[in-house]
Amino acid sequence: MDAQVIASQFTIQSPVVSAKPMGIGNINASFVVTCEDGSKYALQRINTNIFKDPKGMMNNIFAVTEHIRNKVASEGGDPDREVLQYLKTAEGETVYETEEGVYRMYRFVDDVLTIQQVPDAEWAYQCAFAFGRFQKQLSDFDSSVLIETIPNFHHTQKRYETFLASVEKDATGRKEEVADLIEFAKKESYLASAIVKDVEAGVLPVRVTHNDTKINNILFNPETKRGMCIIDLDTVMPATTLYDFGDMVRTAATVTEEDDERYDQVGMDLRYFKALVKGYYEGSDGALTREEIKRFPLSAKVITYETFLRFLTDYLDGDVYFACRKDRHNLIRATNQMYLLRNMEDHYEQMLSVLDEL
Ligand code: GN1
Ligand code: MG
Repeated sequence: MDAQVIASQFTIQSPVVSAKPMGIGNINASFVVTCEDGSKYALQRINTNIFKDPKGMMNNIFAVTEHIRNKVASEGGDPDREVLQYLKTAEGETVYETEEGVYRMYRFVDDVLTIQQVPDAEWAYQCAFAFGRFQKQLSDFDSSVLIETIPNFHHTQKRYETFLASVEKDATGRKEEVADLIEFAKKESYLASAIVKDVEAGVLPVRVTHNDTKINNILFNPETKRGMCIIDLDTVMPATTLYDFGDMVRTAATVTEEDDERYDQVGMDLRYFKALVKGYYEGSDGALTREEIKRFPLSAKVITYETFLRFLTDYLDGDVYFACRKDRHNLIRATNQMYLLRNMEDHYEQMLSVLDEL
């Protein structure tokens, strides 16, 4: 069944004229759907190898987007542009299932700006403010009604154990080639439990968090240059806000993309880090505790470490998880993240001192 026919199963007003592949994301396949009246939608085939309960995931997304939509409306914002709007099928389902896969569709938010890399500290501030605001909007949402769309997604300790098992198994015979990365992973393994243990001890609260706060998951208003809408809600689930902050530093305080092979240039810009701290603090507007804020720098290291482990594990396993668009893509990503983590270790004291300015 082609994408155009699948798109027509959802409750749209006007006939579909085209559905073209959209090349974003490492996980789901996406299409831009255009209708006769000019309206646009994003159709996505959910990767059910990764999201094993697509309907449960869509229930999460419907609940969370409705909550945000009410918030935006009550604050006088524009609910059509500040939160994603998913459609149901003619049968009232949140997904449409075919033999090839499970699909969902949302209204495409047009005339927006997205970025892959942060050009300056002001942009870093806006990214963080947007994710902080998202956290604030969800601060009164009961996280217990949500499922974990990927169990233990940011359980770094379990990620480390999985990594060790992959090293042991050496399914593709790549172990020797990455010996120095494996050694680094072991050396930094103190990070694996650093946040998880505080979540389990109840020191860090469990909230509704995004869990994939890459900067390309923010739609910006092209005029005001302010973050307007948060997208990619697949991993919205109960977790600590520190995973969101950490992943933001990993992708928005850095001067190169995560698969840049110019390893000597990989690193964090402290001015961006500072802007992220300020933006997240101000965007979340009192929603966060002192215990959370004081772990901002630690979370950056932990999430970078975890992402490094995940890329390296996938390389050892034979590239079965992340979409690879070039030769040794996972190895390149893992190496890049290793350099980034080293750089964070080198600047850790400075990262900590940024907090004194809050
Ligand atoms: C995946 O598909 P994308 O780019 O949104 C991954 C994230 C990683 C990221 C690394 C569900 O996100 O956790 O940080 O790749 N998402 C999932 O690029 O595993
Ligand atoms: Mg994602």
